[in-house]
Amino acid sequence: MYDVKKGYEIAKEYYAQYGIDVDKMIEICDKTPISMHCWQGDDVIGFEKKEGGLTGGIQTTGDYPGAARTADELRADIEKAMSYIPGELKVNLHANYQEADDFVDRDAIEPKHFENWVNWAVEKGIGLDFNPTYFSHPLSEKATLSSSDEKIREFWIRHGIKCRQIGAYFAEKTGKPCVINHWIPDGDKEFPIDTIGPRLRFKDSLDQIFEATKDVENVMDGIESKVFGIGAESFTVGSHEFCMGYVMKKNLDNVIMTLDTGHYHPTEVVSAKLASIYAFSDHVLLHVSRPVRWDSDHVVAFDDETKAIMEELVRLGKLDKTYIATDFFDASINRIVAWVTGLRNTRKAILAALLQPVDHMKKLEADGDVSGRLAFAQEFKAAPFSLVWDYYCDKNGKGIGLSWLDEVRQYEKDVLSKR
Ligand code: RNT
Ligand code: ZN
Repeated sequence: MYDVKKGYEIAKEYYAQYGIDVDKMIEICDKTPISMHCWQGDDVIGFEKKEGGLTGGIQTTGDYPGAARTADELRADIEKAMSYIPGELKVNLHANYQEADDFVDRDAIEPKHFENWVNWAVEKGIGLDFNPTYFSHPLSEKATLSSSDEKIREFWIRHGIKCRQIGAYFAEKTGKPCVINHWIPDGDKEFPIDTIGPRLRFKDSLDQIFEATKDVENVMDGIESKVFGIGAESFTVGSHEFCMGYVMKKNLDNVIMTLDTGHYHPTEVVSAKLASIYAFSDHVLLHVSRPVRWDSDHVVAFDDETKAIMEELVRLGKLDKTYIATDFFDASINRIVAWVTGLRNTRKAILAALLQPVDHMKKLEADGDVSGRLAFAQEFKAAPFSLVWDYYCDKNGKGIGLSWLDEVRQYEKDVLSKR
């Protein structure tokens, strides 16, 4: 192993030339929570005591051995992955990760079905976020909150209500606010004739959920839009315009937009949307993912767009207003490697964004020095960032470079391969 401390000292000098306080930036990065999605560990299946695969137009591909089969296994895997991810973390659960003794349907779930998760989170000192599961269910085959079948729509409204109550329970027990994300798969393979009916029903369903739970405290609700899903290529009820319209019109402190990086047309980027939303909203929920040609939910990469998103949040001064959550599911590789890689990349992008002379670049721009602005912005793409990253990981005991990889391989041998 190289001399990490020495590398850090050199990098510190390099950044000091531009007035950047490396230690201060490490501290900000470290305190920025990332909500780690539980569903990478078992391919979005969950623990309801009923057979049935993943539906809703999202897909995991691959059959790499070792997926978690029980909540205890999943918690053990999450802990293993967390031991290699620096910075504050929360855990993001889906409603289908309940642990009732016997089958309990979605509209009947209660806080007690999540007691093990809560006790575990309290013991670890971490916060919990939550997601209603409006998919992978016999009643979600056609539509959920936008269904024209009132019985079905009411079922899903009851589910949304239960989820907000469970979110309040998470917040109360963990002492940290719970961020809930509402995503419905409703859409159509073909172009429908009535495109507003489903939207008005979805709107009414959300209104009913919020009205019935208006006393719930310390819960934030993201409304997640999407462009299309598999089997729903022509029409999506929760389109970007719908969700943005809903959030803005609702104008409640807790109802915000969720932007998933895989949910737009391929030339559209989330980094370019943030400022416009922040012109009207105080918070945004981010689903950091990696779309490859479609919403494929590949493991988050340290790529241009992930970096651009974090840069934009730093430049907007909105890093502490944005709920950053990961959302990917790859079943073709070791699932812990997937988690660690994706979460480390998300964290890396935050740190890299902080290690830039933002105030100076803003001044150049304000003074009309657009040439200087370009030169500065380009220079920092090749700054000695990784020396600071290694130091930060080492300081937090999360493994330098790839030192974690062999340990995860050992865990695969000892634990995962025996499942
Ligand atoms: C689907 C959405 C949604 C899901 C998770 C599992 O396209 O991105 O957020 O991925 O709820
Ligand atoms: Zn998402």
